[in-house]
Amino acid sequence: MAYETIIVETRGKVGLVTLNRPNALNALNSTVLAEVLAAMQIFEANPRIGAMVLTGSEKAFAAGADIKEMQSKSYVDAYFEDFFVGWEQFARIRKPVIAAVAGYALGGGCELAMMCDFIIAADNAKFGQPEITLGVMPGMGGSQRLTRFVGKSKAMDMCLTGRTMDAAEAERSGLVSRVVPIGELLEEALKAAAKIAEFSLPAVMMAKEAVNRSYETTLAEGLRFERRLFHSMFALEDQKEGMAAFVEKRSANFRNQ
Ligand code: CO8
Repeated sequence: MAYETIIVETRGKVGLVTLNRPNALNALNSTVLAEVLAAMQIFEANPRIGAMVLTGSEKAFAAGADIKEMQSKSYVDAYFEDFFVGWEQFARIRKPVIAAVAGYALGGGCELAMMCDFIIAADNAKFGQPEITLGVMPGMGGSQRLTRFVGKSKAMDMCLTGRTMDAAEAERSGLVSRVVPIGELLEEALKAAAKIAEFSLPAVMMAKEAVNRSYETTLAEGLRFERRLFHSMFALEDQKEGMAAFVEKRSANFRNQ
């Protein structure tokens, strides 16, 4: 499939999507949305792919939703189109997706990184929700997801002043899982994705589902949900294989069954 705004590759069992609008610092327009979704859905349906990485350039993961595309929309346009609702489908991808973020992750770019399962940041990464400077507010989950990641105080600070957070502060605050030198970013993200892709895919997907559920339910319900999924894993051949491999002191050969 030919893409205009992204580059799509596979590296072993890992699907790699690179945002590629260098002249607009990877600003997210409707084409980017359609193409990222299409590429991710193809990886989702491909049984040989176990995890995905989403990245941008060294200068920008994505500098936000495309301001030039949004600028002249009326309320009615935005409402009837349900503008950018499609990114919610991205957030519902069931296989793991790692965001490898270098440079700017602003506005919709920060929100897109937060829709991934975890963020590995380069030391030059800058996260922010600068929508307030444009006379609007976050619209792709920033006010909700950022608050869950970093707490009310920092989320308010970022959403109300529009200030950015550097990689060190993002790691300290729990927004990103690791920070690496920029030259090692892609390699580190691909290595993490390849590691995940070695494991039993149903177990990985259920673990992702369980962690995500913790954001949407009470502790008691979440624990029950986790326990049901855990019990169901005893129906997997991969559980038998994984535990037998441990006991027999050999490496496991998971078959995703
Ligand atoms: N949209 C469109 N074009 C952009 C964007 C953007 N978000 N960001 C950068 N560009 C373009 C610039 O216009 C410029 O294009 P040109 O060369 O044609 O003038 C090119 O990219 C390079 O940018 P700069 O010259 O500005 O590069 P600098 O290195 O000087 O500055 C910055 C980099 C600081 C990142 C700067 O570009 C900037 O401030 N960008 C805008 C950041 C921003 O405000 N992002 C939030 C956008 S709003 C948003 O994301 C809302 C999401 C929710 C929508 C949900 C709908 C339901």
